[in-house]
Amino acid sequence: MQNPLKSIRVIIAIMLTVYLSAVGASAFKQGQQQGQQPPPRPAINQVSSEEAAREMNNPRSKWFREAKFGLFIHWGLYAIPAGTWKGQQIPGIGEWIMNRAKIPVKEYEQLAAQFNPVKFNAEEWAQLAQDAGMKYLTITSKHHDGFAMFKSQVSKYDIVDATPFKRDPMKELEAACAKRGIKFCFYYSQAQDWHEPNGAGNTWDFGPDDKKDFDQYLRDKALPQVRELLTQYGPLGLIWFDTPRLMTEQRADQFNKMVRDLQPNCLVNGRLGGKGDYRSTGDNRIPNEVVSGVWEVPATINDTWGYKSYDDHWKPPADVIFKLVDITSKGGNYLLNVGPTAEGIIPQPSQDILREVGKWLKVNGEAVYGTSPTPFGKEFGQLSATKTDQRGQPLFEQAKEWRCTTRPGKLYVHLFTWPAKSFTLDGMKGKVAKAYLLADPSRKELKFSQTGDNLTVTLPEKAPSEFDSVLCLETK
Ligand code: H79
Repeated sequence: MQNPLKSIRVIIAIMLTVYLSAVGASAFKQGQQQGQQPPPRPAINQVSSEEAAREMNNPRSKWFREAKFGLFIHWGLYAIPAGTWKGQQIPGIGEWIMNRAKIPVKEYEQLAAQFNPVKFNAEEWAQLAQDAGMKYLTITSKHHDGFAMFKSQVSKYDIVDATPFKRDPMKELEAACAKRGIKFCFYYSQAQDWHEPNGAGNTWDFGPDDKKDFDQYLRDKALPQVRELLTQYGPLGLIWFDTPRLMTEQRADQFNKMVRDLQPNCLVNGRLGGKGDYRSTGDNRIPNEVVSGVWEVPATINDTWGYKSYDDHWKPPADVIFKLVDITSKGGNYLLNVGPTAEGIIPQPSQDILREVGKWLKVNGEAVYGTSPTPFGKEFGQLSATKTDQRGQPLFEQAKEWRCTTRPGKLYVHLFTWPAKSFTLDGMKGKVAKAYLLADPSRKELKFSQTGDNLTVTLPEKAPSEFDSVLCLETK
């Protein structure tokens, strides 16, 4: 007999897979809708070259295209239960606890009276982002639970009016980010709002979504709150919308127009429900190949977004550095999340991981920020001839030995596995003038030989980085 908790977990895993393939693809779907053939690999879709060019040529997104690495912060009332409700550990992502445990609004609301994050220090949070080498910070101003983490006049269900804390942490963070040149950005859940009778998602208190007056919710809460964000704060780097349930092009346009009117340079992500300035992949979904245009992978540092006291499944720094470089070499940004506690503390393991990544970036950032994708591609791995994934598609077998990023006149070869004696690249188009390791302060030139499109560089015995040693090739 299977343990019931285990079967629940299996069901959730299945639902999650189904959900991720839906939402995961949703942002990436737009370019595909104009009668193109779907690509052979199901995970993440490419867009047309016109669409990619539109994204790339957008002057507003220049900073974003160069930034590569951002901090995502999920912080809200859900940090209080932290994954446990009435003594039961609730499976799934922490910020979904109200939904997963079907907590009535009247009960969940009471968390506000307990929310008093006295250890919150905006300077420390912004400093962590800076230490990590992150160029932007995106924080939940309101998640699906409907609670505003900013000062709102539209709804009194907000941190200033409903908690003993009474401060507006968003104002403090905005200032701390500005001091450090970090772009300050808001997440706002525009469609799901489990606190409102007409918001999407809360079926346990308010019944099915198709019986709701969703436009009333948009008109009376979501749009006016987004207006507050755009007038009380800024200039914002971007607004990050999520899960566009019930959103139509027309509904999305109301948000787009408001953003353009009030903050013309503020970017809109790909999950509003209409056209955005860039695309978001599915949560934690990294494409298998180069994807053109402007895009971002939102990702967790453990297995939750909002804080869960018992989620210790941290990604080690080596994995985070690999993912950052992998995504960059494919043309995207990495938006990596932390979930602070109800006291206002970013969990120490998250801090340690991010600072380790930052140390690596201090030495090797030249090979990340402002770079373009790899001209190669075979370093990503290949489709298996025999194995299949859960959907019966050929399994993509990822290779992890090396990645490549570029800028005019330079190729950066990121070596995750240190080769014995030498590294060989085939398919090398330009002539190499100089080869050296970024981690070598003297930039001592390495011996190399080039015949046809085959390049071999002689390497020292020991890798200069335990994570990723970057070989810089200057081309003629
Ligand atoms: O904000 C983070 C998530 O809360 C949000 N997107 C990121 C950035 C998000 N909204 N929905 N989802 C992610 C997908 C949710 C999937 C699950 Fe479930 C929630 C799996 C288990 C709980 C919904 C309910 C799908 C299956 C059961």
